[in-house]
Amino acid sequence: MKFDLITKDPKSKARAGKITTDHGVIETPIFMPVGTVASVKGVHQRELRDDINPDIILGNTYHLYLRPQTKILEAAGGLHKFMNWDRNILTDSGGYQVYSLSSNRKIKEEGVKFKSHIDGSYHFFSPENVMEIQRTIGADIIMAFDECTPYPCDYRYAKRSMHMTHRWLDRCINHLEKLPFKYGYEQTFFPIVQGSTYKDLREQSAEYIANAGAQGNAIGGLSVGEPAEEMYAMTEVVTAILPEDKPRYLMGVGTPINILENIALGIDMFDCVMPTRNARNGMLFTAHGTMNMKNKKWEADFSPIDEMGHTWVDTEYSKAYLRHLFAADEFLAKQIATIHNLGFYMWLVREARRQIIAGTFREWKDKMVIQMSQRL
Ligand code: PRF
Repeated sequence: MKFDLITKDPKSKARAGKITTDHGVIETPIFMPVGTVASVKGVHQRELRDDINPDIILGNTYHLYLRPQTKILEAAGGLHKFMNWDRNILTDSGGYQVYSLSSNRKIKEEGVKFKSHIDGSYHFFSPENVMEIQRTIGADIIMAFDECTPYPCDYRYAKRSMHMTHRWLDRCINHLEKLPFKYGYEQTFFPIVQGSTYKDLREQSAEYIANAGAQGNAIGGLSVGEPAEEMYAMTEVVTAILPEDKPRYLMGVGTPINILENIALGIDMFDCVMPTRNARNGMLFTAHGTMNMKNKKWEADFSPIDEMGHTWVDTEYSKAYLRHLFAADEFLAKQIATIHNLGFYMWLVREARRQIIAGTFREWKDKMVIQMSQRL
């Protein structure tokens, strides 16, 4: 993997860059649509490629390991082939899903024993086997196995957990060295900063992660319920320490406003279920605020979904029609809303990049943050 820093915004810490991997170029800042179980929910690969057009999508080790299972992905020749997606993929390590989805998990130094949310069977994740699983899934970017602390989290727990995440990082790196690439293309490993909402822990963790000398770095443990101001404060502490010449990925973030504010603090990569999950619940994001499409107020509004929208669904269908599809619980409602929201998120990060390169990011971001706070 190669990262070229193209422009730095003079009035913020925003950057425009370019990541090159064996599956192509990723222009940063980037938003990665979430394809948890080898599918971006409700979206055909053809629509994803032609209408939404992301350079990279995300998959989840936790889910893929449980279903279809690693052996099936291996037999398919890796996740790209299995799901017919020939652009970049990043897999999260399970270091978050294991805590948020499985019941009955037991965290020890050795790893985490957990109960499947699908059939109740017991499984064990360690830094070592998670590296093996991610080698077999075959994503272009693979993540360290970490513990994502909840919010709030007491200082003693956060500190102990952070040190364990650091020891787990060393185990990930040692083990990866013994595991050759499986499918003839390179995989790049990103370690993850933890430390909850404590400035001193975040500093320690950022230094530890920076010293690992990886090709890119991630920030975890944020957007877990803390106020946005605390998230931004932690991002700022960490981006000041992480190397400038490597991409920085803020995991699981977030709202359109969170994304712009974190781009301003020096983040290059984002992922979040929000555009897809909220779409399925009838919530649309636009440049002028959010819309709840289940609302009766749209019942006879025959104007396009989003006149300024960036995908074909925005002008193809009316608000009243989409509202009707939600009221009737039609599959198509979720599909239309998902394409709209992903199209909007992709436009947002592409426009942010354009504004950074033009030197106008700061003013644009401040205006967008106000505009997008409206509820339409
Ligand atoms: N760790 C991992 N994945 C994540 C997170 C984390 O802390 C988060 C936190 N927002 C989202 N996804 N491995």
